[in-house]
Amino acid sequence: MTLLDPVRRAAARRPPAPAEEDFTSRLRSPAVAARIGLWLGVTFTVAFLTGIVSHWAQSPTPWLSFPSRPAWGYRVTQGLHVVSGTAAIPLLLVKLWTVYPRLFASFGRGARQLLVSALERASIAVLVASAVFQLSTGLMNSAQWYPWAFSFRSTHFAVAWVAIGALVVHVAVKLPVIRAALTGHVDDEGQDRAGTDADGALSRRGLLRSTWVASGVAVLASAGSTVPLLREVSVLGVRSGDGPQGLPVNKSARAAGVTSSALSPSYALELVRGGTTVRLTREQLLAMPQVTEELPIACVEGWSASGTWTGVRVKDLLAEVGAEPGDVVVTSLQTSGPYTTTLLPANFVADDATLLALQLDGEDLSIDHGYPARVIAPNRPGVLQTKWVGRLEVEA
Ligand SMILES: Nc1nc2c(c(=O)[nH]1)N[C@H]1C(S)=C(S)[C@@H](COP(=O)(O)O)O[C@H]1N2
Ligand SMILES: [Mo]
Repeated sequence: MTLLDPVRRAAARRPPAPAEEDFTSRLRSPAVAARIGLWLGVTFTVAFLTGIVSHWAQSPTPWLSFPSRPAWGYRVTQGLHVVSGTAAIPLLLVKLWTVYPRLFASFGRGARQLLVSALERASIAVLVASAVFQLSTGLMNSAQWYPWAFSFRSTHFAVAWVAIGALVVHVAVKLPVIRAALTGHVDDEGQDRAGTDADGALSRRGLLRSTWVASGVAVLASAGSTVPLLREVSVLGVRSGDGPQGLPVNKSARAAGVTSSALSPSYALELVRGGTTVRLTREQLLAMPQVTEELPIACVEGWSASGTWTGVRVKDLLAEVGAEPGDVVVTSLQTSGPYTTTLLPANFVADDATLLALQLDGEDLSIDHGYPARVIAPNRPGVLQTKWVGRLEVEA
């Protein structure tokens, strides 16, 4: 008996790793993988481009300001972002199922062959890891679940570049196979691995059809959180349930810890420009010219809903301290959390539809929607539509 005997015995008991040849289903064919891959490519491209838009909308970029029009723009791009990511989840799972026997392929012989196999596998590992990371963190974010310590937005943005880069490399490397697979018939065996000759209950067409259906169901079950017509069928639509005044609530006043400051009789909005401060009570705000605009709240997490808001134009408020439209720092009564201060860029301030809203649907704002006053601006991510506004400061 040597020291290694127990290890050897354990190794002998473990079933051997499968070999590529052990996977014989005719469904695991490049003819299938390429067809699903095409749609994965479409969904990832849409998610990538709309993700860039969302990142731009949330990062102050003085040299290229995010436009305040069309008012519904961010609602559409962010809705597409979440819908395309959701649609991609079943596609990615089936795609991985069709190709994973390749993991068990032999590395080949000779140093050069070994190196090529290792590089190929490393690039696939990067692609799969980044794609799984993007879809799973995105899904968890749309469920408003953040069980991690890193910043979701910067990490999701950085890994997006890794995923799209790895995808471009993958498509370039596989282009001959992809082209042959897509121009050929779906039942064509020309591209198949040797030995994939087992017929199952499902045909290739059947597998593809089931995949499209799974992807469609995933979209229908969730897209009602942003597409009003789908609200009834979206059983998984995270916030399709209506909140106060017919609008979902992202963070309640209680959760934000503002209940007493928001209801305080001594509330007054502070308008600040350099050394000048003007304080306006809610009555004084209501006595100013009131404007009504229909504008959506479009949450980065994917839900959106339209509301009819009434309040004072932010540029009219700036006029009270003698300021022209400029960048405005908005500060909430909320004292902790990431969205307590936001920057309202000058082009949004200049837009006639950018309001400090006091009412929603003809009634005073509910406290959960930001009473006594909140920012509402066109084409703006929900996270920047600051609630419980206490102070507006314009760059002097
Ligand atoms: N002060 C403050 N404002 C805030 C938030 C917040 O947490 N604190 N959440 C934002 C987010 S993420 C969204 S989507 C909208 C939601 O507005 P609603 O709750 O009125 O629908 O408010 C935004 N304004
Ligand atoms: Mo949000």
